[in-house]
Amino acid sequence: MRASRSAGRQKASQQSRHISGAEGLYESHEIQKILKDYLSRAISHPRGMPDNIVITVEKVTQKPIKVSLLPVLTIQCNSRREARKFLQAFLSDLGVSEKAVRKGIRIVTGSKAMRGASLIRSGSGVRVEPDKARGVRVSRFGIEKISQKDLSRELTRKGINTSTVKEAMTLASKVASCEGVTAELCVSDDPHYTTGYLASRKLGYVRIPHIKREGSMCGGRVFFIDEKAEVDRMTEYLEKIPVFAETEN
Ligand code: PML
Repeated sequence: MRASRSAGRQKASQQSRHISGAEGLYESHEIQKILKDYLSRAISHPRGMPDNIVITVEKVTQKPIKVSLLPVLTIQCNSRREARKFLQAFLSDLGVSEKAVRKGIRIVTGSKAMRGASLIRSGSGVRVEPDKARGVRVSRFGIEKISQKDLSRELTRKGINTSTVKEAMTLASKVASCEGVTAELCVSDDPHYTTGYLASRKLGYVRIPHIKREGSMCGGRVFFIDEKAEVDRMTEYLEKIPVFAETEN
């Protein structure tokens, strides 16, 4: 689902403001319910009322690849300053250069929320996604039924059992499983949702409270990728290959 609003007097095709988006991989009997859910999300998002909603349903014939669901952890963080320090330290440990980190943070905290994710080379900091306005849209990811129950139980214990957290964890698990991805940084584009995350195979899914100011319209996703990673292959995997995340046990 993609909801947007045309900016001023410009045509929607020329300039539009991203309102909300959602993706998933579902059984055919779940489609009606999901469509209702996506529509209701599109028209009740805190970023505003869209004037264009596109919901696409595609049959997936390829058997989904199984990947591990990342373990979740919430760090203690009380301010944006602390969040930034944490990001710099952890991304540096993962081998991401200062230049790339600065660029990534600039993108997710900039005034223009992107529809998809930006790809940044971890060393040089060069931004390489082919379409800078659209970015790479991670799609065709879901969570295996038993794992869904395990995850709900765990998140309930931690007081964070919401569809926002579950969907973000599932998406992050697909991204982390992509060859060439070092880490993902995400800031929600919901002005009232101030917890973001940093995710990687090595760190897991690390939630960072106070990553942005309450009320800020900024947000987005950045994937830090290897210097030599093949962008076309990664984009094909992230957008097209069906993946189911599952818990280890
Ligand atoms: C989004 O999809 O809008 C981003 C959600 C970030 C969730 C962070 C969390 O609470 O774990």
